[in-house]
Amino acid sequence: MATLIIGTDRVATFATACREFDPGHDIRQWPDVGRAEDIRYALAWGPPAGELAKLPNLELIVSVGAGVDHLMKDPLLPHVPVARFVDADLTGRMVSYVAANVLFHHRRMNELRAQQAAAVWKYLPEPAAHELTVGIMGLGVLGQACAQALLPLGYSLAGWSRTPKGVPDVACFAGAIGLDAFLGATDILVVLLPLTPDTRGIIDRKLLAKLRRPKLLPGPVLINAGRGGLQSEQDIVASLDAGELYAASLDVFTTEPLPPSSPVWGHERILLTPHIAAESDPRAIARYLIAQIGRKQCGEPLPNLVDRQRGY
Ligand code: NDP
Ligand code: OXD
Repeated sequence: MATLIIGTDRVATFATACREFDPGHDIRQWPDVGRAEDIRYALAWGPPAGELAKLPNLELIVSVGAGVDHLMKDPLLPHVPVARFVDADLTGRMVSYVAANVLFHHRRMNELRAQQAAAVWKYLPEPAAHELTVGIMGLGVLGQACAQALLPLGYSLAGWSRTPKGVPDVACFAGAIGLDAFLGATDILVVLLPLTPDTRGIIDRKLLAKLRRPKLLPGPVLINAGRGGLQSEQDIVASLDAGELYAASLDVFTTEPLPPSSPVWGHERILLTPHIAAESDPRAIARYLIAQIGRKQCGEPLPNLVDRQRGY
């Protein structure tokens, strides 16, 4: 009975962490699968299409990330349970990324850095936190944790999800019917949606034009830490250049690594990070994987299972 680690460029790192956590566990590192019949469990990130289908006794797939689009795109993905990674360490990392970027744009740090570079001493008007509404698209594990972290900083909060939610101190909107009202109440848009057929390409110029124009900031702000496939980078640049959007923080891109020719690299009002908002810590992954396997072996219900129909 063995576990295969596959797809991620950190196969060896995760394997070491798993062996340290559970020295008796038979861990295989793709492409060294050994006897395919031995593999019961897989820890995967973007495995080559069709590779998991070659494992006849596979019982469980654990995603290295909270998002599972990297698995769902495999047309031959075996029909076994898929668990996504939900973990306090990852959540904490996302909360700090979102909070840092909300504060960065609210306090106009981009422009202040430019003023410093030009030795300019000039006051820039700024709203108070309570005068800004941070609207979070995706009110799941990460979206709700970010909302809870932003509340004590004084921001007003809104959230949008597929199904209706009641989150204390957050104005909740749901579904296509609630989207325009959500956008019209939002000054800083934080995107924490999964990439599914329903959400692909949702962040376009038309959507961005529906955001509220905040008091005392030059325009609304976009922060996308969900997935690049949710956005049109061309539209984001066009919105920024037309003054419809003030600034953006982008951690994820339609093509990763972002090609050198992308206009996003050099855009003065985009803060670009290379998909680092919430990295999966190897020790946390090992703990989670071994716990999920233990539950599976005891016939206990597995938390954080993906609904294959919904795609997340
Ligand atoms: P969850 O599954 O807990 O939450 C997803 C949220 O999105 C839910 O509120 C869900 O609605 C909502 N949603 C899904 N589809 C739609 C839709 N069609 N319309 C409206 N709302 C929708 O996921 P997490 O919070 O754990 O993670 C969110 C995403 O963050 C991941 O899928 C991944 O892509 C990304 N991520 C990025 C990282 C990075 O480093 N950049 C790190 C970790 C995650 P409902 O509540 O009704 O189901
Ligand atoms: C994730 C990610 O989905 O790191 O966890 O993107």
